[in-house]
Amino acid sequence: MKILVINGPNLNLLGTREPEIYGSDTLEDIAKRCQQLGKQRGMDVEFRQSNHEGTIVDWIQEAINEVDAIVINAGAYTHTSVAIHDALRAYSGYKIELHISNPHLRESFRHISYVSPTVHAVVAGLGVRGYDHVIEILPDLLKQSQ
Ligand code: CA2
Repeated sequence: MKILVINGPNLNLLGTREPEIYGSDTLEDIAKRCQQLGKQRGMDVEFRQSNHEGTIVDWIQEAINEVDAIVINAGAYTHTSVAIHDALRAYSGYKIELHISNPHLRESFRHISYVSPTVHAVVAGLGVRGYDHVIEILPDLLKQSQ
């Protein structure tokens, strides 16, 4: 079972700024936990981050027929990117949109998601632990979706 976790722009800054919104864990801390939790459940978790929209589109395209599920925190591209929306529509595996904060409690420009209409599930507002919970529940979700 292969899982691809994609993180968008500025998420490489986690743990360095805005801890009141995003907590104090670094992206590397989160990646290590996800990989360990995945391993315990027989899943190979690939954890990536890019600040570039086209790179994220490439990763989603490369995942077609290769990866069982994509977990995506597209960061600010969530609210702007038709290109990521289209790429996600082309990927027919299981998809989860994830946000550390709850964008609906924040500025109105964060209330629109171009990712949400393309995914099976949305997780938001659980802090960085949202990543752990998603990895833990994915084996059940994948079984149910088959
Ligand atoms: O809550 C989330 O996970 C977001 O996807 C985070 C994005 C934001 O644009 C979305 O509306 C919600 C921003 C990620 C930026 O992360 C930073 C972390 C530390 C310091 C500065 C930015």
